[in-house]
Amino acid sequence: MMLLEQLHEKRILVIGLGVTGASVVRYLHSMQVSFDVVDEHTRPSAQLRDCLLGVQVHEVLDASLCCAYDVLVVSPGVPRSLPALQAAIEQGAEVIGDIELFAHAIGDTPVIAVTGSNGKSTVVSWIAHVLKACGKPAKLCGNIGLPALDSIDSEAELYVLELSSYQLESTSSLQALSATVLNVSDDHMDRYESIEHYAATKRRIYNACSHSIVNRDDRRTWVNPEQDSGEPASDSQRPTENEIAFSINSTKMADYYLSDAANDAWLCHGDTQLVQRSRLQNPGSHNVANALAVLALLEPVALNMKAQISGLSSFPGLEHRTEFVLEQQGVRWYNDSKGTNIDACKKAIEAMDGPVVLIAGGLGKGADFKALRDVVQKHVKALVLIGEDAALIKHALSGTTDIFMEHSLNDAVQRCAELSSDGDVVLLSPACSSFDMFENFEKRGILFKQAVETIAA
Ligand code: UMA
Ligand code: ADP
Repeated sequence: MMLLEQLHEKRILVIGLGVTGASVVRYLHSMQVSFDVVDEHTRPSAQLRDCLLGVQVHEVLDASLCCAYDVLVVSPGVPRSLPALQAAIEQGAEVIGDIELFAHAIGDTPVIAVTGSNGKSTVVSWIAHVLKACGKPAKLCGNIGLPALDSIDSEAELYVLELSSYQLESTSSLQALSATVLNVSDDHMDRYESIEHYAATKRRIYNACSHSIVNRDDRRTWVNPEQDSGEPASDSQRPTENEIAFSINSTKMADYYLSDAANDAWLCHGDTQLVQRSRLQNPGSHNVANALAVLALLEPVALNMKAQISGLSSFPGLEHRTEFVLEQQGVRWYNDSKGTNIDACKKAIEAMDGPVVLIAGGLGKGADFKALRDVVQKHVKALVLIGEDAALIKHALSGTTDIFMEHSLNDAVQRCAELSSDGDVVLLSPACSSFDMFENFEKRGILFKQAVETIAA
């Protein structure tokens, strides 16, 4: 029996009424499936009124509530480990998420699925851009902020789905045409027991997919990371049959790779040179990795290669990801407000071609900032810290460069203007989330750009 038919016979509780919960409510209502909802903080929006007629709306998420249902449809931000959920699971309740419903709802329409610690939104947007250039109707959705269930479209020939580890926890039936874990680095360690647990959750994306796209340079992205012994990965390890590997380090053992020539490197597939690195508009080797992943993920779609390459090289990048703001008196300013963890910050610093004056800080999510010591020592001429964990970061990085503490983003920008000179780069890449001082990373990035423009004027 299909999941949807089964749901008609079950008692269902939708947990969370954020954007995901709202999409689940709309979907279940449209399918005439009965359900109740609970959210501890958010009241249902007026737009949901019609879908919630006759529905019980609870405000306390506890075991007695959850145990009264057969199926719990959880939002990504609701961890399975909550005692209320655990109690219900012990009594036989099933926990699913919006992506599980989506996987059943879309039937045979192919899905390109992307997860990873960093680069997800860039890669799915890049793919959507290439598909558009190739004239292929596709829908971009998922963790990027467009709930998958709201994006179901009978005209779509393909879905490009960004998935977080949170969503993958509650997904079992997705059968992607191509799927990738782009990379794995420390993030969300407040939700997982260890980085291995976090990586294994991400690798659920490969379950039942037709093509696994693995990052040759990052063992935790491999379908079976434990299959070969010894670190680091040696060139004798070939991907298995339905794996397609990409790499920016190995020219031999990956299907998609960057050729050696330092000044004139090409993105290659087998013996074919596809596109020159210099034609990509996004800075940094991490964006070369992203571009290789885009090519690998699209291989099973079999697009016209010329149109694909033209799409690949015309992608302008996303706002708030190593985004160029302006140049003033020889100083180039970059907004990387989405750099909310250590690896993203590291990659952004390495992508800059000049001494860096870095603005960082915010909520550190328990990360160990010592991991930034080497890159800061090498490339950062001054560090300006803001936000709740500024003192913690200062402590972790003391002795690596000159460190300044500021109370506001405006003051930090002002300070950077004083500290920088011709040839320098000023980079906002906080390595932290924004919620201590801003509504979200978008707001932080926009305020940064406004402050930079004010100073430049
Ligand atoms: N809630 C409870 N009790 C809890 C926890 C949450 O009642 O214990 C309620 C909250 O009051 C709130 C709702 O649940 O009303 C929030 O649900 P949510 O946190 O799952 O947020 P959504 O609005 O549904 O957004 C989610 C993703 N959020 C998270 O994963 C935290 C969005 O990703 C995603 O864009 C959206 O679904 C659509 O798919 C955001 C994110 O930060 C951007 N993702 C993380 C990341 O990218 O690193 C994983
Ligand atoms: P995500 O959706 O996974 O958060 P984004 O594309 O929004 O990824 O980028 C988030 C941050 O990570 C940005 O600071 C960006 O510059 C950086 N980034 C993008 N791609 C990569 C990559 N492949 N490896 C490391 N950092 C990356």
